[in-house]
Amino acid sequence: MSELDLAKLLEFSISLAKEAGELISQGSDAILSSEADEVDDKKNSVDLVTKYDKAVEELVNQRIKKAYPTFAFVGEEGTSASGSLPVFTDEPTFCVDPIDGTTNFVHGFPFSVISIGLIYKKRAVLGVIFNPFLDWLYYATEGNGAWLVKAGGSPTKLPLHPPRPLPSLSKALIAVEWGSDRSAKAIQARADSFSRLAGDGKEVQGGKMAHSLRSIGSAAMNFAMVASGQLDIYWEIGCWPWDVAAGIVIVQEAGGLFNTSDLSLHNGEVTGDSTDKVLTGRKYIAIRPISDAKAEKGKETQKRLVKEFCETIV
Ligand code: 2AM
Ligand code: CA
Ligand code: CA
Ligand code: CA
Repeated sequence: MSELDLAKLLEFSISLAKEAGELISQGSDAILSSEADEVDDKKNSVDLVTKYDKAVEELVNQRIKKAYPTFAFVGEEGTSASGSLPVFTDEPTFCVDPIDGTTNFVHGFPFSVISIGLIYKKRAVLGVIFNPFLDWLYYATEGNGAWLVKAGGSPTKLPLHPPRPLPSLSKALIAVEWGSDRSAKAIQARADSFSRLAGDGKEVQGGKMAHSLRSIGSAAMNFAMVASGQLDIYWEIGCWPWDVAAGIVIVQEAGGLFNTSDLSLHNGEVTGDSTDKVLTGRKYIAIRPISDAKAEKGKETQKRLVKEFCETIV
């Protein structure tokens, strides 16, 4: 157990996410009603940033500085310019993506969220993900389960449905994304993996293929929907710590498995922990809660699925 007052930190983070959500909604209205192009192509024409990404991060950073002046802060807009991974110390560190799903944001596709994670002693211990367009709030703290509050309703424990068995990939609804590297090589590699999951005439688990693939364009929202049980698996390569910090806690507290899918980082072992290796692994897989996931048998099933998945995509 950490010495942090997680209940108080959660209350603070939720109210911060709501305040940031207001700004995101206003920004969306402004962007969609403006005839001017307010979108900046960071690295290429698909890696977008707007003044709202920066304004929301600034707001969140200021609020945190005031309430928790000794805590460290890692945010996408302040960090990604350096191009290198942030280094986490043992100190409490807020790890924030001010707008996850910026492409959705500029198109008015309602899956953009703010993601607020708290890292302590290199473990993710608190996660808040808020979608201001749908008014869906996801949150979790270590040891207290994961929760969803929809549009001012009362908190519902995740997963939303009793956890069904997930015996193999063939029963799965799988979330994947296209990433921001649109070089022919990178896109071909993703497309090859996707087609293996979708079937590709090859066999996934005895002649079947995954039920289908989905791309909703927000890493954090994908993790939240895996925790809910609405998606079975989310697989991503190239994510940064601010994409995953909140999702780690929400998925794990719901009874799902969150891991780096780069098994070489763990000597081939699927550990399911939330150490800094998971935070900075760049390749991720999340698996929804499955029946008796808290028991050894359920954990074994989840680990087997990760292995099966990794073998299928390559
Ligand atoms: P962003 O909107 O904060 O940039 C879109 O596919 C999702 O992937 C978004 O959550 C997006 O975050 C995130 N993302 C951005 N760049 C990425 C990359 N290089 N690899 C993987 N995911 C990325
Ligand atoms: Ca971005
Ligand atoms: Ca992001
Ligand atoms: Ca972002």
